[in-house]
Amino acid sequence: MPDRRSFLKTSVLGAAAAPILLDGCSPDGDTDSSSQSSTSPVAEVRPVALSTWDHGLAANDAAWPILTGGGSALDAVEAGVRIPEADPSVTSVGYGGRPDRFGVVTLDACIMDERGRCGSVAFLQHIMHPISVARQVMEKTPHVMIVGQGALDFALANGFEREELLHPDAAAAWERWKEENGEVQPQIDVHNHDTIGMLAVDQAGNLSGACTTSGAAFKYHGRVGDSPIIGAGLYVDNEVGGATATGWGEAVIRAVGCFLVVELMRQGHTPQEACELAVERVIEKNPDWRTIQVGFLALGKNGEHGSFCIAPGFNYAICTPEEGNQLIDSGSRI
Ligand code: SD4
Repeated sequence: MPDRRSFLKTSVLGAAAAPILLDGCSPDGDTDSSSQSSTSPVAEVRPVALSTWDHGLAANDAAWPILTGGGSALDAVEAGVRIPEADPSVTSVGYGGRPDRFGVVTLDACIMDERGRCGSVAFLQHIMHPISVARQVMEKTPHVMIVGQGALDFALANGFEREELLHPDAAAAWERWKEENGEVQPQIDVHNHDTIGMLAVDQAGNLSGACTTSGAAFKYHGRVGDSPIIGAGLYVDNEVGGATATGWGEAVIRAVGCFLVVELMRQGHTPQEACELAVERVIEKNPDWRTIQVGFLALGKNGEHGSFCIAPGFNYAICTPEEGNQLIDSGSRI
């Protein structure tokens, strides 16, 4: 695997040299001619899908046909993150997510599009796909954020099904946690975090992002992290780029992390530099930084990307026409 900086370089050069679309997330780019009608203009922008953690591979796979088929980045990120939301083996998102200290699964999610529209739900129970509820908050209400019982009522009124989200494996993990450390504070360390944050640029050159999580395992009942907070766990500005965060949400909120990453890119920093500077800011604001993990992922308007985290272990999936869908280890401060 190329080192991250040389990969970045190749990736960006690739963007400039081959601004074309290939259908299918494979390096060879099996182009499907049916998706490129002879009458439609050749698109000028190469799509990119970028997602946190190894379950980002499956999310990118779900988003890719939308992006290469001329669909919107908004549709792509929603479809992408719905995959880990429904996957019980992903223990920090949706169904299968670890519950809070009372054994209740509560979910946070937000979404943001190229027009700066955004929607969010927090402390939502019983709904498998909080990201789709967040999108409906964005599209159907004058609000940005609806939480708790209100979010559940809104979801049910809009056709979402009420479901039991506590998977047997998650219930067993909760029982073990109670026996072993019932009074210990919830923590996210380098082993316990895998929120999905996703960013995409579509063929029209538009950016969107989505972020969804069950939050910190065994958290206080009612605790909300950074993931549903626009500017903290996710931010998109179509003029500049987007960013998403993973890790200990309290630390990200203190630095308003993703807004910071995007503003740094606006000032001229590359996505990589912006992520590194934002990690430094998190470190400045959180004296306990050596005990936590925080990672940022950023996507520039031109398709260039970057990532950085506090402790080794954070990885992400990137899908481009030239490179296919691949997992990359993020650089880290420690
Ligand atoms: C939170 N940031 O609720 C989320 C958790 C997370 O990877 O990212 N896990 O604090």
